[in-house]
Order: sequence, then structure tokens, then C-alpha cells
Amino acid sequence: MTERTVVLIKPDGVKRGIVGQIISRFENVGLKIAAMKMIWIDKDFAAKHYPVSRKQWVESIGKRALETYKEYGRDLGEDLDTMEPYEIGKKMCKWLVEFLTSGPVVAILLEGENSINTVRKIVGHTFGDKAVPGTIRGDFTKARGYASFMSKRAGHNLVHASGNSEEAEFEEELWFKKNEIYSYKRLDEEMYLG
Ligand code: IDP
Ligand code: MG
Repeated sequence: MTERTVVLIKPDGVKRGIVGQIISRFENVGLKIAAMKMIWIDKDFAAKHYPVSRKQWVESIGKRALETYKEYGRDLGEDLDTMEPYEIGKKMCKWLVEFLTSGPVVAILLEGENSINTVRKIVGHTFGDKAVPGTIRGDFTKARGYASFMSKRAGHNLVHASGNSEEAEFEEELWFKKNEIYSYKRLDEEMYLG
């Protein structure tokens, strides 16, 4: 099924000068760039991208943070003053807003068969130390899941990619106006799709 998904090259990816290398990975597998722009967003906009109102997701990132801490034998309460998953998630959202507004980002709308899943595979695991080689995060980041919490900031992992179709639809509408999205054929489309 042809679908669209949103990729953001976060400020760390832009500042490291690897925008081209990141975009190539998506182009190389045949995903089509339907829209693309560089934009330095403000905190209100970033808070829409990482909404604390998405309770289940906020709680889930808090929960996973607790698990990661346990795995490495560290005490999250010591670094964050709370052991409540939702409260941890809310703090993380605040840091994510700070991170996403710390420099320009490159926002890309990619289109292709099963693109949401494909892009997530190309991007790799959220934490650099768990992402396998060959993925963007696995090739360009090393940070452990808990490391950023010690300095009270979000993990720098180069890219955001929509996690599912609801996120993809919401993010497409948030980041792109209708007249910024282009419809055209890539040369290889006819070759593979007939
Ligand atoms: P994703 O980007 O792989 O979809 P999410 O679970 O949606 O990951 O989390 C959003 C972002 O929050 C991550 O990309 C990362 O920047 C940050 N983040 C999530 N969990 C942690 C963590 O446990 N430590 C540090 N940063 C985290
Ligand atoms: Mg996500």
C-alpha cells in the first residue's frame, strides 16, 4: 500500500553536516520525496509535534526509560526525582521540545509502498547503542538510552520518523501545507510497479 510518512532530520543531524547522507538512504531504497524543507520551529510548534496529551505514548516513553535504567543498573529516581512513568514522560517531552528548537530541522515527507515501516527500519532503534549497523542511528550514533538523562536532555538520535499511520497523518498535516506536497513519478516507479 502506498503511504506517506514524515521524517525530521533533528538539529544534531543538521549540525553534524550529514543531511545528505541521511536523505540518500531513503532515496536509495526508492522512497519518493513528496515534500521537503528546512525550518527552525518555535516551542509551541514543537509541543504540537510531541504532545503531552498523547498520554499513552508519554507514559510508554517514561516506562521504557525506567526499564532502560534498570537494565544498566542505574536509579532513574536519582536523576529525575520521580519514578512515575507519565511524569518521566512529561519531563522527556519538555526536553524534546528544547532539543527540537535548538536549531533548524529538515522536514521530509516520504512516499512509497509500506513507507512507514520501511523508514523505521532504515532509521533503527531509538538508542544509538541498540541500533544495528546499517541503520542511520546505528551508523552515526552511539549514545546509551540513559546517558542524556544525566544531563537532563533528550537523546540525540539524528532523526524522527512517524511511528504508525496515525502519527504519520497527524504529522503530515502539522508540518506540510497542501501546496508544499508534490505529485510526480520517480523514474524507477514504472520499472518496479509496472
Ligand atoms: P522514536 O524516535 O524512535 O520513535 P520515541 O519512543 O517516539 O522514539 O521517543 C521520541 C524521542 O524521545 C526519541 O527519538 C529520543 O530523542 C527521545 N527518547 C525517548 N526515550 C528516550 C530515553 O529513554 N532516553 C533518551 N531519550 C529518549
Ligand atoms: Mg516515536
